Amino acid sequence: MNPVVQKLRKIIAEKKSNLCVAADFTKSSAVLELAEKVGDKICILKTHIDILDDFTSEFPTKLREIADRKNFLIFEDRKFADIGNTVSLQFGGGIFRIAEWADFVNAHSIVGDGIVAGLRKVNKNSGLILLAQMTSDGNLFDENYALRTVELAKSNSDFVVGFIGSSDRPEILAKIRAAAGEDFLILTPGIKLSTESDGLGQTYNSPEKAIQSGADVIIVGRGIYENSDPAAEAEKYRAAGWAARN
Ligand code: S5P
Repeated sequence: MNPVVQKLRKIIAEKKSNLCVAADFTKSSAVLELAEKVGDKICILKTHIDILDDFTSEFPTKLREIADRKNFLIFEDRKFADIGNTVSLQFGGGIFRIAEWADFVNAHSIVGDGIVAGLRKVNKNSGLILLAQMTSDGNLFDENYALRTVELAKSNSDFVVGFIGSSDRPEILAKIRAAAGEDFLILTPGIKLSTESDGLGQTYNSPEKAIQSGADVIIVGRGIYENSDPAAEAEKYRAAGWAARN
């Protein structure tokens, strides 16, 4: 098993938290402030590094310092989707140098084995998460795609550590869990305590539904960071996600 999964499971147990916060801000300071506020409540902080309009190489160093102090891991939601050679350049280089600081990254499985090989070549210490489903309305993911993604993961289990799944199709999520077994992680976005839509096709479900359908980790963005008290709101999601186990 990839050591990063053992690290995550330890954090989840210690902090009684299966909550990942998506810090979808365009200013570095806003991400760092949110990390300070919710850091004690979360097991993972998820970044979209390429939406920052003031990125400098100091940002990942500062985020890592908070992550180490507050005991959470960092997941860069890059959703790689190209041939092996190109993704290896995207992962290792550019201005973001994701491979130097991300504990987890994700990729689309549609590309096949080559994407896994290209990313592994750069840094096999990060854990790779494959998108088996998505939460956007009308997406083209189906059961066959999800289960073939699980096969791809199983044949690369030194590096692939889990899946993105959606509790909007809980019957497929449950099949992903059954096919993958308990060693792989399933992370589920599209989570909100009030499940209204965002007008842009995001589908929302409750923490309970996600965990009961087989997810290990819930990913919450706007439900937490748009609240006037993100720390208190994160605690509500942490408690709901934790209580929903078994
Ligand atoms: O299928 C997906 C996969 C991902 S990683 N649907 C998603 O929403 N995400 C990400 O989860 C998305 O990019 C965003 O960062 C987060 C959900 O944010 P929210 O504000 O809707 O909770």
